[in-house]
Amino acid sequence: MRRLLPVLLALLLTCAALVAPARAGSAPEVTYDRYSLIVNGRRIVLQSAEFHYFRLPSQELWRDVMEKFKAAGFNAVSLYFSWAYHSPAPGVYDFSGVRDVDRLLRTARETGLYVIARPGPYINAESTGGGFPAWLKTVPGRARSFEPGYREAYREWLHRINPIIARHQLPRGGPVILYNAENEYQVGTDAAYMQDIQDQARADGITVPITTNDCCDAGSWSSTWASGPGAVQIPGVDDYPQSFECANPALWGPWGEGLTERLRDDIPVFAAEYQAGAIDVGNAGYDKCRELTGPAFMKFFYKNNLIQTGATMFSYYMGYGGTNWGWLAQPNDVYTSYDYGAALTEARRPTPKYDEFKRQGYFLEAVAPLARTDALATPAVPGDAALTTVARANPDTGTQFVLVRHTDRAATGTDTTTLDWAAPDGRYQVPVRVKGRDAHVLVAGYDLGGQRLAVSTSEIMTHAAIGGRDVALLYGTAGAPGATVLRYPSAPSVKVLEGAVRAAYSGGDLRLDYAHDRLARVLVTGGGRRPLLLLIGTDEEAARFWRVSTAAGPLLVRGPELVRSATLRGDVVSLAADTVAGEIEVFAPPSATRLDLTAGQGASERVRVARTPSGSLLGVTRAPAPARLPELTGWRARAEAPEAAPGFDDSRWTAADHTTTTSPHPPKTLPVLYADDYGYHYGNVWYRGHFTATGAETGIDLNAITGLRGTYLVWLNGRYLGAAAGGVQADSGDQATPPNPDPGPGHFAIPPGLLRPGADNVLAVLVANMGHNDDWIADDLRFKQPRGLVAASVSGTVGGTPIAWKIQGTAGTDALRGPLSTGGLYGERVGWHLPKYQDKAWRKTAPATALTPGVTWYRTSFRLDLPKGQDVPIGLRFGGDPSPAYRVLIFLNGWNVGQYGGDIGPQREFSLPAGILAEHGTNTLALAVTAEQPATGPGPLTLFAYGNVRGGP
Ligand code: IPT
Repeated sequence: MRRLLPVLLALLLTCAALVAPARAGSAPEVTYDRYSLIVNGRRIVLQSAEFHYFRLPSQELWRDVMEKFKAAGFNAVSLYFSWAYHSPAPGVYDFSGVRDVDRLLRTARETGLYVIARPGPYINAESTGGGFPAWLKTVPGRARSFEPGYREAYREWLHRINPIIARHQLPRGGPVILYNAENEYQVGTDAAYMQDIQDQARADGITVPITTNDCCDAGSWSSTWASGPGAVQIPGVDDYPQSFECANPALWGPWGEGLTERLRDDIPVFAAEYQAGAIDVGNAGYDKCRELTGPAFMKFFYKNNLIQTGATMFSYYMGYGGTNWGWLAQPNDVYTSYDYGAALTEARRPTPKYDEFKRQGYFLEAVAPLARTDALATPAVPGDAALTTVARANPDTGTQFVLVRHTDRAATGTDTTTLDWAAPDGRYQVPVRVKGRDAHVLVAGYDLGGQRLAVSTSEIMTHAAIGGRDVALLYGTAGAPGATVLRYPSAPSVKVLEGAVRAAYSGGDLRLDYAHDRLARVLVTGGGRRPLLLLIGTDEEAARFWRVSTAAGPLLVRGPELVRSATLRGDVVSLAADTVAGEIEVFAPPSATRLDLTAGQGASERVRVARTPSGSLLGVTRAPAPARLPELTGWRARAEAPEAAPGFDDSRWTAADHTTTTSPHPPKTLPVLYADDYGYHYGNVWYRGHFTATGAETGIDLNAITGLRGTYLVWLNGRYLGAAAGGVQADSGDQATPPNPDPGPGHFAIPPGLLRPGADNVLAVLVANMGHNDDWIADDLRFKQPRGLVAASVSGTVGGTPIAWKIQGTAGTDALRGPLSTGGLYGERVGWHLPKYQDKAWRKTAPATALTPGVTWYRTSFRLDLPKGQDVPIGLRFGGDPSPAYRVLIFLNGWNVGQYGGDIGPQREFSLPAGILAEHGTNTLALAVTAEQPATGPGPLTLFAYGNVRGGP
């Protein structure tokens, strides 16, 4: 995946040009007023996409995601930083390897994206503990408050992460332009805490404006604390109008109209988190979430927000979701995949949502007057009450922006009418059509490069001055009528190169009428202006275009799957692009006559091109070479769980003998068995309890809390007694409801003859913990809910000895893979998941064999040699139906990449990201299957490709 030096250099040069240095004399800085952010003296519409580096454990692929954001017209990336990801224990922090956030921020800079840095300390994000490390559960002092205990802990984190962020700020030549304090701090109302986060940031060298993301309108932090202690410079609002009910993708704004409120008069309107996907709370599958938040939703809600509220700061959650690998998931809302139905899939593939982001993002990027607008009584009156217009105008240029949509926001019909538009350049009657829940932002009175756009009922995607002429790309719904009026001092000459466009000139107006159909091309020359090539496409045709900057000015490219960067040197245009078989067309200065494509690995290939009547270069790209994937064979298996046997040596395990805890949840029985209290925070935990029996005992009563989807398995004297579901989140979510005192009960009858009276009897319990609750309402009860056993007693007798407990979790933090990758299964403790482990002595058998209760491991290895210079994201697919009888931890080359099973979620395909996956070499796959009942194991397992393009990061 590594590029050769020249390409990298070229990329760096391009990027340097994109994140422009300050104008001579002025220090680079970030300021703002009521209209917009002003970066290095230039107004910007902030178009940001959320990305969680901790959900993509592959530094090489961070670049891919960010390049794809940039290519879609995003100018910023919003990054949560997860405290849990970096800190396995108090005072211990790791920023190496996949945790190298310096590299992450450098990559953002090199890609040409600004950064909104969001280090919490609390981040939510459906991540374990909401980003809090589990060790924080044992720290006194309410989390998300200024109470001592918590205060020292969060300051420790901030003093580690802030200096890293600080050295990547814009004023120091880096990409960071905003710093977000806390996350939806609507319920804490602890001003001293909010103030302290900011004070710590300033003390650590943060100089950019501080923001915060408010959650829920009334009672939100920033409306309560607009000034005084705790107030931030730029508060924004989170909006998720589509809810998270992906099973019903036809829903339309069940959580409101999604209009981001103006919070103060001295700051821009900031959509701090705007819905761009959804968590899959109902297990409908992420494709449904992508539908729920698809292009129709994006057009209607995003454009409404832009024009109705005048927001100029947008951060879309998520741009790319990624994977809850290891024990990263907060267990109650998500499973392994955090695809989120985002514009880029978990496997980094662009979707139709990506196309819509590109259409909108390019518009925001190209049309500068949008960054400073005031509301305007609509100048464009529709001839049909079914349609409504809303307008804004730039006070300096007079440019008007008119939103056209259905009056009834739920309407699904198609309506066509005439707009009577009092535009800055005159009064125009122009046709417009709105199909269902579509919405259009139309522009009038705009200096489009060297042209004057009087009005258009096509939307502007982008325009660029290329080789002494303007190239403009407009678009509209296929079949919809459109009109574009341009002003010329004298009659220009008009040549329709392609498509059916009628042109008429009178009184200084060149009027073009057409229906949007494929791609029309009109060349306008003379008329007292520089030449214009007007391209008018459908939504789909417009999405095939890429705009890319070079040191010699912008280029437009039509056709490829993606264009990451470009150079123009001499007569050669060189594109770093992702391609499949198809046309490629480059709009470049006339001096360019040749085209090179550079793919991953730096391989460069000349594409034969011919000059078109549009003045562009047209060629053909080749299909990628097919990727041959091996079958997964050669499996070996071995059963484990020696801990269940009475004679197992647990002398080196930790004695679980505490009689007190800092937990706000009082123990039901003693000793305290909470795993976190003994330093075991993630994944499976074993308990062994010794007691001397009288022989009259009849049953074991246990209670374990695991988080949703968790379970626990129980053995007595080596005999399996059964399993029970682990308890879930403390309560329903409102503060009034007290925590459930008995969340995960399990009663296990003791079979006759199993006890050994007067002797040592051994209970063995394997608890599959699923991760930690978040702390959304800042009450400590959810976040600090224990994990592992919370109660244990033997019933049916009095006078037996108390149970003496031992506990064992993970054998230590994996230095390479971090604190969240490995838990405490026997095989994990002895390294059965690691590639170097020798499994030659294991029995040869495929996973789809009979399982007995307990833990069985399967291992195999496979060789990959994916085609060089191509991007082929690989996944692992489980055939058959997932059974609730078992759960499977999947380890790729020692990394826990996910969990599969009937109780876990609907997921059957698991992403194996390059970086962890050796694309040219040997890979080891290990499965740890925990069965609660006899069952046939999972399978068959296959490798598959999510996609295949030439190019790649
Ligand atoms: C918003 C959180 O800020 C974010 O971290 C994430 O959890 C997101 O929700 C859902 O994916 S909270 C919003 C739903 C009120």
